[in-house]
Amino acid sequence: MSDTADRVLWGCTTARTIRAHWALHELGLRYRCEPILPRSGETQTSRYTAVNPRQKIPALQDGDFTITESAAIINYLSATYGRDGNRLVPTDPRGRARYDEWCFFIVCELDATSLYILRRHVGLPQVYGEAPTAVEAATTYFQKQVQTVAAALDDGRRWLLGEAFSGADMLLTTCLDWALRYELPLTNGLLAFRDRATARPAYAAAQQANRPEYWKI
Ligand SMILES: N[C@@H](CCC(=O)N[C@@H](CS)C(=O)NCC(=O)O)C(=O)O
Repeated sequence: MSDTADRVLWGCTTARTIRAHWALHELGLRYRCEPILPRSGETQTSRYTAVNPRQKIPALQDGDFTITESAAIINYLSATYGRDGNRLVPTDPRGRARYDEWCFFIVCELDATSLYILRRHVGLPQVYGEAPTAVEAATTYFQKQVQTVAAALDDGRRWLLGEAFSGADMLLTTCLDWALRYELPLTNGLLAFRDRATARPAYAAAQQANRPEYWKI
């Protein structure tokens, strides 16, 4: 598919939306963006609800196929358009299993049950309420869980799966970015990992594309 009108990514500005922009850039895919924002009412319109009934961003429309959930979008794009040399998901069963293990860990333990708790109760208390006990527990929990990632990287591997960059590295990087925004301490090993990931040209391109102004002529 080469016509950008056939590939549309919905959503900008968040740690979840940048994952989809980044995957599109890693794979060198052309697309256009509907730069809708969270908590702006734009996820609640009937137009967008028809795309994603969960009213969450990101969502990708690739021709007649629609897929939501940032990690699932990465996997779909890699399976559909990845080639030797730029695939974001391993294809051998054990490589894929190890990849899934990292992704589920990052999405569940670092994102949903740690950073997203901070997002809700530190970043958006007017929407989700104050919850100091939950915030303290989530902060401690994040530090404990991310320590296991730091320990894995201590063996000198370049990326989570070894030499091959993958979608798991993208998920981890966006969580580390998010953690820094909340001023959570990260080890030198985690910061060095983040430096490697954010030095990738596709990450820089995705940072630009994750801004709504980029899409507004
Ligand atoms: N697990 C989902 C989470 C998506 C999500 O919660 N997106 C937020 C923004 S980061 C959203 O769209 N919230 C709806 C709104 O605020 O209008 C993913 O990774 O894609």
